[in-house]
Amino acid sequence: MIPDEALKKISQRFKLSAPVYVTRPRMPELSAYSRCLEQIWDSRWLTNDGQFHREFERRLKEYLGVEHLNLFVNGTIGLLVALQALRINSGEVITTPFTFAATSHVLHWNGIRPVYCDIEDKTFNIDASKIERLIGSDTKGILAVHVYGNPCDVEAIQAIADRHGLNVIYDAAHAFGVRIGDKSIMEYGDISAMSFHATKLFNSIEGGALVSKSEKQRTRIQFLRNFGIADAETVIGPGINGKMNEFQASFGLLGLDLVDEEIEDRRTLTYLYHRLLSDVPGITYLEDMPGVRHNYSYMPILVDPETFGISRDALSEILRECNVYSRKYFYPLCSNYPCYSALPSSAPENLPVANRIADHILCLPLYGELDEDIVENVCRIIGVIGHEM
Ligand code: T4K
Repeated sequence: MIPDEALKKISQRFKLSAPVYVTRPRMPELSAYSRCLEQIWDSRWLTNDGQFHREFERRLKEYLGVEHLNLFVNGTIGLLVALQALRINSGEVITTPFTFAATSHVLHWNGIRPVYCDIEDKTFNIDASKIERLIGSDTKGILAVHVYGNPCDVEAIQAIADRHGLNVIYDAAHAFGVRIGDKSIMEYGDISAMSFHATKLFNSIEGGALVSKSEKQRTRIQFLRNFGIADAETVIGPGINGKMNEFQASFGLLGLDLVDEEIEDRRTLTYLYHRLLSDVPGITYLEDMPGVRHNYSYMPILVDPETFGISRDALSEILRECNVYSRKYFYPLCSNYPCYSALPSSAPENLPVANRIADHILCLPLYGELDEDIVENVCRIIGVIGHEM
């Protein structure tokens, strides 16, 4: 707890005139979206594989350089279907606790027990060197997350999966546009799942997509996404409704033209943050990885209370007083949610790195249209606290 007097002093000195959120969506021109809306109105075709849907799917494949892609109404339904597509609907899946709730919940909704594996302290991704010891007779697959868009150790994970005959699904909700060398990150594993939620680097209001390995798999996903319907009189299996509508698809199409600029703007701001925070004792951040085209989707820092002087929670409170709304992505860990905390793998002693990172992590505001002045102000607040507390 920060004394009220100290909080008041800091907010008097540094309070920003308007709230600054952790992210803001890049918006296309309203006039361009209005033209799409007019076309949708005229056609009266609102959903179910409409013209914008078909065009968005085509353009996304082109942009990402992938062959087999299905759009979804959101990332969570995409992940649910990915597991069904690979027929993983019982037993256990090894996964990370350091992620958004959806990653664990899709396992539960498919009747699968999550088995939590600890994470690496360099990338915050699942620690591949700790996966194999968690594999048992009930293990059906590995569900890993490219946290903040930083690639998992994809080669090591694939080698483990191959040795044990397991499928790999990547929750690539944060990883839009990321490449390892020349290859899209979506090409790794059996299926990669994206999210195009409004808070993501690239958005279609709500939305998502699956990238799979073969035309056969893509067709199966297409049936599963549409109630298992093959034609007006044939239902070939228990599917769900995961279809993206025309309003989302046209919004996404317009956004696709802006995404490279968004990544570039975020890159500039990320490097500014790095430069301004580099000499603040007790604050660390993730560096770029060699050979990776990053997307700069988040600006996470770790706050070491011993060196910085105050805790992550206290820093987040002070920033809020100054009108800066940072977020603790991802605290609490999924393994500490009441619905999963009783699982044997959830014991904190099995997940020391994940628990430590979750207690120290804070994501600072980052989006393409964020003013450099604001980044400078946020860093000034953090710097002053670091030097004065
Ligand atoms: N896997 C991973 C690893 C994920 O991170 C996510 C989603 C998923 C799977 C599931 O994908 P989806 O089914 O969502 O497609 C947000 C998002 O709701 C969630 O999509 C996202 N992860 C997660 C990391 O963040 P909240 O609860 O933090 O969102 P919220 O509403 O507090 O928004 C954060 C800030 O963004 C606001 O303070 C202001 C700004 N904002 C938000 C919205 C919704 C806007 O400026 N405009 C907006 O429309 O969860």
